[in-house]
Amino acid sequence: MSVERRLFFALALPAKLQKQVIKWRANNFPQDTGRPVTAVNLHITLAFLGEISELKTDALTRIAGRIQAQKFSLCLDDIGHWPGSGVVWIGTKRAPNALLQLASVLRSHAARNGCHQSTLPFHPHVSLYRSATRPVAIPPATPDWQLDAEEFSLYESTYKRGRTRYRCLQSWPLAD
Ligand code: 3AM
Repeated sequence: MSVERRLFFALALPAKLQKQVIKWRANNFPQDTGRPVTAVNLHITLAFLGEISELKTDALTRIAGRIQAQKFSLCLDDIGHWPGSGVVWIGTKRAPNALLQLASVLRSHAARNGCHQSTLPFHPHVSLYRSATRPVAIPPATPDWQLDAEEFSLYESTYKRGRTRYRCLQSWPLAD
């Protein structure tokens, strides 16, 4: 029997940026805002694949290895709250084309391989809190961090004993 795993493509946040974000979050949001995402789990999702078989994983891994995408830098200068999904996030006011293209290519390959893709437009973001269903006072500004994306990765998401863990399975470099 084929084992299915819950997978997604994403950009990681470097450890230094993870620490900065966590510190800023602690200083700018009340403790009861929602369920804080742990530092190592901070990421920007590019394409969610869902629970997929080993066969499909192999196909998408091969495709990811053939994608030719450029490095880019991203300014994390936007903050928001989606009450429907309960997510408080930081994002960017101007998403670089290279990021939009990378997400679009990954999403269309995912769709072609039978991974249902949301019809909502891609909105690059780092989720800071989940289950934030009550109104949230949004800080007036982010510290304007820069994220230099040099690779993208495939992650496995597992949920055990009340904890979500993301494990990086493979990464692919972005070109100069
Ligand atoms: O942390 P973000 O919001 O970037 O919300 C989930 C998370 O994204 C999203 O995949 C990322 C890793 O878990 N996700 C979970 N279920 C999803 C679904 N059914 C989903 N995205 C789209 N459709």
